[in-house]
Parts: sequence; structure tokens; C-alpha cells
Amino acid sequence: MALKALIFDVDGTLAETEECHREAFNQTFQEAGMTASQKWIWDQSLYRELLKTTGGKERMRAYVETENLEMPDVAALHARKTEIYNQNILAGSVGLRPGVERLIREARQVGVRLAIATTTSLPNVHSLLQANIGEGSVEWFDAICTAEDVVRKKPDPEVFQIALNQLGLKASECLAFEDSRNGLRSATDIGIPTLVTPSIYTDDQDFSESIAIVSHLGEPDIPCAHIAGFDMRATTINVNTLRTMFAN
Ligand code: XBP
Ligand code: MG
Repeated sequence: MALKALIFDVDGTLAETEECHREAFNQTFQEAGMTASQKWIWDQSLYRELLKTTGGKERMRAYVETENLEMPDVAALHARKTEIYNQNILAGSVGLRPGVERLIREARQVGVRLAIATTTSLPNVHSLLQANIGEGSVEWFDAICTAEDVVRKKPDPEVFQIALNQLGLKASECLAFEDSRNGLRSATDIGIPTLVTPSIYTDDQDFSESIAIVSHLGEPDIPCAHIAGFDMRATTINVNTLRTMFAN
């Protein structure tokens, strides 16, 4: 089966955005008068746990339940958090991970189609692409499937299924890029082969269902390392190395 499309996760995969999400949550809590003594500050080790719940609104609700707190106005908090996050991303606070832009541009040039399947919100995806690749790069993607499109977020496969439907392709014709166990399950549960590039918050997770794990996609001056699975024997991942892996 030929490789026809690349489907990218966003947070942790295109970019290490989770610190920017975490800081936006904390600023939102602070602005709303929700204090550290009321447990409304999320440090890095707590956030690593909290990330196991995908989706910002779902994450806040899960935290309230675990900690037995009073339920705040989650929708309003999330709207403000999204505003802060987008301001920071548009100001250029987070770059793409090594090799991401290079591979996206190459795929486009050789006619391998592009899509996005994420649990984050649509404005966040637009801002990240716009700030890092430029105005108009959103149009390079034949499908951008986000939190707004689904009833059930990852690890449910719904978002990847919607991406396949919009692309009009079978799971076996696509390759997914993920950084988390929840994302990996979401893609592989419907048969999409998945390459994992672990991120700062997911480097301890189980990726045994992946086709391969590499440190990142690599640049000529920032070589990537093979971690597990199919060994592409490459220090930069390009469409040809992906095709070789895909055919095996
Ligand atoms: C990562 C997530 C997101 C972000 C927050 O999703 O779980 O919830 O942490 O984004 P993915 P929102 O890796 O699939 O992109 O606050 O917009 O939900
Ligand atoms: Mg992710």
C-alpha cells in the first residue's frame, strides 16, 4: 500500500506546547482569584499526571473531582486560557520541533497529503502554524480535526476517523505522528500505523503499538536518534525514509 498522507498530532508532536498550556492555565486561575492554597496552581510534576486526561476542560473537571474541589465555571476559564495561550503562541513563544517544518514542506512538494488530528482547540492549531510556518500554511492541510469536531477525545479514535473520512483514505494509506500513549491508541485502534516522537511530558509512556520511536524528526545539524521499533537508519526523517518503513 502506498503512503498517501501524513496525519499529525499537535501538542507535543508539532511543538513542545504543553508548558505554554500549563502557564496559560496557571495565569487564568490566578486572574480568577483561584489561589495556590486552594490547590489552583499546576506545577510540572502534577501536570505530567494531569495530561493523562486529554482536553483542557476535561483536565480541569478531572482535577476538581480528584481533589474534591468546588467546580468552577470551566467553560469561562477555558475560554480565557485559550486567549492567553494564543497570545503567547502568536508572539512566537514556542517553535516547532526539529524536522517538522522540513518534513511538512517536503511532503507537500512530493504530493503526500497532510492532515491534523488533535484534542486541542482549533484556534490553537491556527496560531501555531501561522506563527511558525506563516500565513496560509493552514491551507496546506486537507483536514484539520480538533476538539470542536468530536464527542470523545483521544484515546478514542474518533478524531483520527474523522481525519480519514475527510481525506477519503484508508487507515493503511496513512501514517500518524504522535507523542503520547493516548494519541498512539487513538490512531492505532483504527489501524493507522504510527511513528512516535516522545515529548518532554510523555517520555516515560508505553509506545509498544508504534511502528517506530525516534527522538524527533531531525535536522541536518540536529540528528535524531532511533529509540525502538523499525530502524530507518536515518538522522533526518524524510518522505523516502518513511516510505521504506511503510513498505516493511
Ligand atoms: C493535547 C491535549 C490538550 C492540551 C490543551 O492534545 O491534551 O488538551 O493540553 O488544549 P494533542 P485545550 O496532543 O492531541 O494535541 O486546552 O485546547 O484542550
Ligand atoms: Mg500530543
